[in-house]
Amino acid sequence: LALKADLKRALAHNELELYYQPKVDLNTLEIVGAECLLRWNHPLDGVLFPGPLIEAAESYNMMNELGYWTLEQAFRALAELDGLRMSILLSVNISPTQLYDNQLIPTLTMLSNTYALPLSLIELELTEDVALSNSLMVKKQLDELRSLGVSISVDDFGKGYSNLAYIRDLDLDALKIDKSFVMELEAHPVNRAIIEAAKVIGHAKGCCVVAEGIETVEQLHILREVGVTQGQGYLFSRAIPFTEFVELTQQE
Ligand code: G
Ligand code: G
Ligand code: MN
Ligand code: NA
Repeated sequence: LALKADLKRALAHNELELYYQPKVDLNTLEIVGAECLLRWNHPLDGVLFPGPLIEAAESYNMMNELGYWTLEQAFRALAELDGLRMSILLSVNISPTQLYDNQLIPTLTMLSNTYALPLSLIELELTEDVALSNSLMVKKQLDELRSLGVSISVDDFGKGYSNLAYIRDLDLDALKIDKSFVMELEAHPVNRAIIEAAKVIGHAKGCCVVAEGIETVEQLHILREVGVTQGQGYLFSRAIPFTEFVELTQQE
């Protein structure tokens, strides 16, 4: 666990950076969006994954502050992309704490006004556990976000508590199939069945179905066969700094 002092310094001294993992159309391989993933440029340890930082933010009651920093960065990126005449959906992970915060919607509205960009360029990714914890309040918050144009996706679908009743009852824009099903797709045939089921459920809800963790061409072929239309994974690209992401989209 990172220390509170580390977190404060990281926020105050610009040690945090958003990286962007391209999301591609699995049939055309065109980049259709990106998932924003937090990285910590630690002064001594180099580029770190965000786990410890997020844990620290949760336990020191700083998750909202970290979350707003992330959303603001996403809008800055959208503004730069807009300047290059690229309109690409950016997906931002949000934790339960953020979803329950009554400043989330005012903050998003403020950012949308400040940057003169529509909220339809933002997708919020929730883990399924979020949907489980307080259904009525969550539903109300999600409905309001969607009415403002924000897309809502369920991340890590199939993992954890996977309460299908909540998936049924929430209005969603995308289901992101957990990478554990994709990464062992060739070895375990049941994974294919689970992905097929996710696709059928997603389509019945009118959701886009996205596969995560695609690492091999064989996995890509199976996903195409099943009819999953979008995906992310090391086969296409890891999460990369913004300038690299822009170069990648312009190579197309
Ligand atoms: O690249 P990867 O190690 O980035 O991400 C690890 C985990 O951290 C993932 O589960 C991802 O959802 C989460 N994560 C990455 N960036 C953010 C962020 O900005 N906010 C929140 N809440 N979670 C994030
Ligand atoms: O929980 P969430 O889906 O937000 O986290 C995404 C995590 O998965 C990040 O840590 C990201 O770096 C990682 N990731 C993205 N693509 C791949 C992949 O193809 N293989 C593996 N092993 N991890 C991936
Ligand atoms: Mn995610
Ligand atoms: Na996931």
